[in-house]
Amino acid sequence: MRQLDALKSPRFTQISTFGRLPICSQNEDIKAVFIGVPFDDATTYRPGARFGPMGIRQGSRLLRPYNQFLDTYPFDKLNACDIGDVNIIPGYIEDTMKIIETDIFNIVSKNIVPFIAGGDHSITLPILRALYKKYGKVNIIHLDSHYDFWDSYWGKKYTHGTWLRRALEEGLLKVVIQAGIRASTFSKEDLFDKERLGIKSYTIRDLKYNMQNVIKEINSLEGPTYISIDIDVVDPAFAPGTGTPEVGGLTSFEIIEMVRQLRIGQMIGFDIVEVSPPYDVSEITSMLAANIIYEGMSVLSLFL
Ligand SMILES: [Mn+2]
Repeated sequence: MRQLDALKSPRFTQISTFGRLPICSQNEDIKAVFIGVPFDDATTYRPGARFGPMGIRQGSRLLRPYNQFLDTYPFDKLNACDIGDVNIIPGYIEDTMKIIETDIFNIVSKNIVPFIAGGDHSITLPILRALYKKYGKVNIIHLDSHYDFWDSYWGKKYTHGTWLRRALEEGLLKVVIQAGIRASTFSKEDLFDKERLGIKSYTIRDLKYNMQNVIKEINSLEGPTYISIDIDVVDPAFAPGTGTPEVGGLTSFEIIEMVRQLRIGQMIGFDIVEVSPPYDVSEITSMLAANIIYEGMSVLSLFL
């Protein structure tokens, strides 16, 4: 009996939310929410990112209220809460995209900044559609080991490797800065595509040898800016729990430090995608993703 009572108590719900935040209620003056998108049907290699949101919640339980490096209490300042997961439809990419777009628009239309846990990277396209409806064209900071601007996979337009091209075709984006790129590509032509598409692209070498230059360029952006982080920008030694791992990436310290140094006046949303707990070891990928979100929330809280 005692155990059943515990299941109903608020304390139980709090330990299963991101950072032990409260579940969102409508009466609060909320500045930021955590939301999960447990969808991985657009994955091309290892699946499992559908378990990302719960993995990241699990990995977030050691987060504490005060961030000493940025001198802020992000959860308190943002009045942050966990709004739960989007009700996705397994196996139906385009139907699910409509649901994601609706849910994210409901959040951003109230001037709340969503911190979104994927899910595979295809979820970023409907998020950008929702942001466009609210803000018009937005800037995007895209940290990834892959370009993600391929035209199609197996002749199909909606996958986790094509969302960026779709977003550009749909006219959703202003400035696109991507960084951390290092995966082998299908042909040399791919390299010309980034210029043709107007993407400012930095490789992992640019980040490893000159991270400060990249950060400076990002921090000089003006206008509404979205941040999308594929956990595979991090080396698989630090983030093995992901769908398409690429060796030779950032350390966990480097990605945390990079996010920590961002100063984006109008951060309108933030996602971390491709965390696949079934491939994780000792929750290190989930814990890293949770800490990246924490740093992102901390940066946002500096502007309030
Ligand atoms: Mn990737």
